[in-house]
Amino acid sequence: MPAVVLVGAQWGDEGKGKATDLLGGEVDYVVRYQGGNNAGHTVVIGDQKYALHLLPTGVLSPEVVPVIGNGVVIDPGVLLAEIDGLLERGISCDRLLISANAHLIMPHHKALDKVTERYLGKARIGTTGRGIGPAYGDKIARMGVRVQDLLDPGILGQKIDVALNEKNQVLTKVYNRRGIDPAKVLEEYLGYAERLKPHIADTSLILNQALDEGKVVLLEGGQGNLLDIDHGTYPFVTSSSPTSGGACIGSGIPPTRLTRVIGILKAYTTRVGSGPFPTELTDEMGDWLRTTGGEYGVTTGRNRRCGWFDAIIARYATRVNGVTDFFLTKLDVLSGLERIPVCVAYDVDGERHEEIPMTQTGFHHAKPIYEEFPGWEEDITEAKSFEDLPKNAQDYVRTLEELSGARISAIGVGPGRDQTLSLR
Ligand code: 2SA
Ligand code: GDP
Ligand code: MG
Repeated sequence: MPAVVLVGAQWGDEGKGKATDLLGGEVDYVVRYQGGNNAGHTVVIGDQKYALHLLPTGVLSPEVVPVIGNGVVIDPGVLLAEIDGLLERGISCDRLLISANAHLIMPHHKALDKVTERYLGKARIGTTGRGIGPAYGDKIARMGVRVQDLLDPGILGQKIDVALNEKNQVLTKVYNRRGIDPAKVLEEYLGYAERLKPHIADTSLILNQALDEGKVVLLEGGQGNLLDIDHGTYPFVTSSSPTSGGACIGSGIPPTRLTRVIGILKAYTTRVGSGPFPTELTDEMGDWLRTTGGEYGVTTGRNRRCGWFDAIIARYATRVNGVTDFFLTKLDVLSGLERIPVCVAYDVDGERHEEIPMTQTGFHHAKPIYEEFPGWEEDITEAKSFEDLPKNAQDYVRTLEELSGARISAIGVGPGRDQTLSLR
């Protein structure tokens, strides 16, 4: 299985961190290909819990080379703090490789992310405030600062000057905020350069050579399908491409080398931030899912919005990403429910839709049409095989598989490394 992509099939937080960690034993490289420290991936190993933001989950497996690909936006101060935090817990990041082409999040990106959200008021995206959108904006506008610029103080200084010439006007004149001193930024980033230098590499070359040698590369997506800048619920999306196509762009591995696309699918649905969410439960049932599932943002601590499983978006994820198989996570959270509703279609202004509506307005108007399935009482967190699950839980899984359009190859019954059932 040379190059495998792992993508979130919903709005993120499906349990990608745990799934990547599980595959860690079988892979040689784990690559982040988009996003930045907006992501929060949780891995539970024994009694230790790790929350990773920028570092690929592979950093937790000693045999794996973790790679930050060119498609990622890096806040160097946050990255170094994350590396130091892991070192204190006895985990070495010496093997980490960082693409020379990845872009840097600069202080003005963070300032602009926060201030523009405030100005949007009710129409705000609900970003993580980490500077992600403004950093990608500058990348596309060709005025970004890249990791390789850290290697040349002259170029770095020039790029910071050019960027702040414009951004300081915006910050002070449009938003009435204080300007940022370019000399201070240069000094700060040259400090980061010293520490990051040994990790900077031509990661596309290294990854392709590794594939030539028969090594296995796992491309770890952040966020999820419906947060994709093109395929998600725009403008309530992140500014990168979490979908499997983005894995090629963000790593420099060509599409012809991808052999498997694993979709991570939660047994219900959650979303953080604003935007449409047809199966959202705003009542006590939603609160119950949040409490039982521990649905709080790993980066910002925000409450996640919770709702029932939506088969339309699962099928959409299969289509857009070419999902070969799904990891179904958090099935254990649904134990104890008498009946479990699943959204099988939308009613959009009186019309039945079995696919995502073409327009954003249509998606905002979508009302879920549910079918109900019988639940189960039993605690399933100790189950070791599919056959150990109560009959109704087995039927629920088979129903989701049929509705989602791809095979379910693994099921999560708890956050621990060993709480996963493989389906052959
Ligand atoms: P941004 O900051 O520009 O990427 O925000 C744009 C939208 O993308 C959403 N987004 C996320 N959604 C789910 N999980 C994410 N990571 C953290 C987690 C979130 C947290 O693992 O829990 O802690 O709040 C993530 N990152 C970005 C975001 O909510 C906006 O809707
Ligand atoms: P990611 O962003 O997709 O990596 O997911 P997050 O780490 O943001 O959120 C997923 C949460 O669910 C984490 O707290 C995981 O420890 C937890 N988790 C993952 N799989 C399971 C599972 O099968 N059951 C339960 N109960 N929790 C799980
Ligand atoms: Mg997360």
